[in-house]
Amino acid sequence: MEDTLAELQQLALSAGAKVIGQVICRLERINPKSFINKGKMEEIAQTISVSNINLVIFDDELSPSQNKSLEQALCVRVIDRRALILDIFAKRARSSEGKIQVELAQLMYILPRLTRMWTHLERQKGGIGLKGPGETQLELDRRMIREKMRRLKTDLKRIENTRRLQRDQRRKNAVPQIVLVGYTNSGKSTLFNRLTSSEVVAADQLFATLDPTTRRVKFEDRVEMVLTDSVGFIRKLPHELIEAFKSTLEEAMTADLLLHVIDCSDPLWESHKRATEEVLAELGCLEKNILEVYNKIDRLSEGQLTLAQSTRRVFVSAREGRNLSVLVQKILSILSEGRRVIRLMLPQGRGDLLALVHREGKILEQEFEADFVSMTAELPIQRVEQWKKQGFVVVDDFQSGF
Ligand SMILES: Nc1nc2c(ncn2[C@@H]2O[C@H](COP(=O)(O)OP(=O)(O)OP(=O)(O)O)[C@@H](O)[C@H]2O)c(=O)[nH]1
Ligand SMILES: [Mg+2]
Repeated sequence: MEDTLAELQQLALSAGAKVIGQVICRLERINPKSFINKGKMEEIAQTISVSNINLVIFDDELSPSQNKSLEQALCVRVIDRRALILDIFAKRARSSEGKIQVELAQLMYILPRLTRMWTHLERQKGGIGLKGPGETQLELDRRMIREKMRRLKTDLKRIENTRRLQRDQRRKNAVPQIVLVGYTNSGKSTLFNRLTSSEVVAADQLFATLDPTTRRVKFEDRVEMVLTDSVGFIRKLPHELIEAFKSTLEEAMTADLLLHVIDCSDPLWESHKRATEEVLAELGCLEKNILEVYNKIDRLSEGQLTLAQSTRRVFVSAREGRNLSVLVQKILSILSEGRRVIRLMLPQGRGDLLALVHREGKILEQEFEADFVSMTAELPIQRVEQWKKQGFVVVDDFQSGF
């Protein structure tokens, strides 16, 4: 509990708040009306008046009505972790896509709380938890908010389609896609910059990156890949955000390889890793190729990390550029695992086979002749034998793709 509170403090600092104090409540059971019980309420009210506090943040999710009773009892603004994270996202969003996604998430959050927000407007303007759609937005009634959400979704669809087209184009060019994922602040952007010689903002704050950045890289001067840096994950990531950021996160869903960046110098790295894996599971990505990149080893002393070596693990320091060549080697070997470049012929009129190759392999070259299609493609080995029985003619069998 202290750990998640420490993280909440980090989040609050990232949002620009000054943290005055922390209170831990041991609850036998959650009070359905006011979340905490009367004794605690009085204790917190006392702290508020002594220290001149104007915002209380709960680490757990509050229902709209609990939120309201807490505000009434404490006479200050009360928000929960989700609202805080939404607020940080609102402050960080730069691209039009990011802004739309955040606004959508905020509206989803606001909708069931609309009445509470109304009464609030009279008393308070601005401050944490109110940035984003802004006061004018809140003057709209529910119906108009729904209307607005619908429009935002349409806009998102359009941007999403463009993104998908670009992605399909890259697929056609048979360039492997690698996406960096991981807990916020684990060092994704630092690693991205190292690998691509870019200058994406990397900072010691939570959610420094919101918009995915994509760059082409050439590993070892020969193998081209497309690398994407993405938004970080966190415990209790609000559902609205996952929902709204689906199109961005889709980048991860269609990747050939995920680099799961883990800050192994953080004492809580194991629980952060699990939290990330939970989000990945929610996105349906756990079955994917994942390489675990244990970052920030420069902060560890010899023998501190007792993980065994494995083909799916690599230990690096993105900041100091340590072990990056090992990382690149692993990336190359994972991506060529189980795949081969094969020259083959398909009888004309076998659209079904052509579709299979498109779906499961990567076509590097193809030529349409009078009664057959000849092509060079990178294919999963275990499938080739099956396909041969169906009419595939293998002309030439090269070794691995790289
Ligand atoms: N000591 C050390 N610090 C690192 C290393 N890699 C990254 N950092 C620091 O960790 C902090 C976070 O790095 P980022 O690259 O912004 O992390 P991120 O995963 O992109 O974070 P978000 O975009 O906020 O999710 C920065 O202060 C980096 O300088 C490393 O290998 N060693
Ligand atoms: Mg980042």
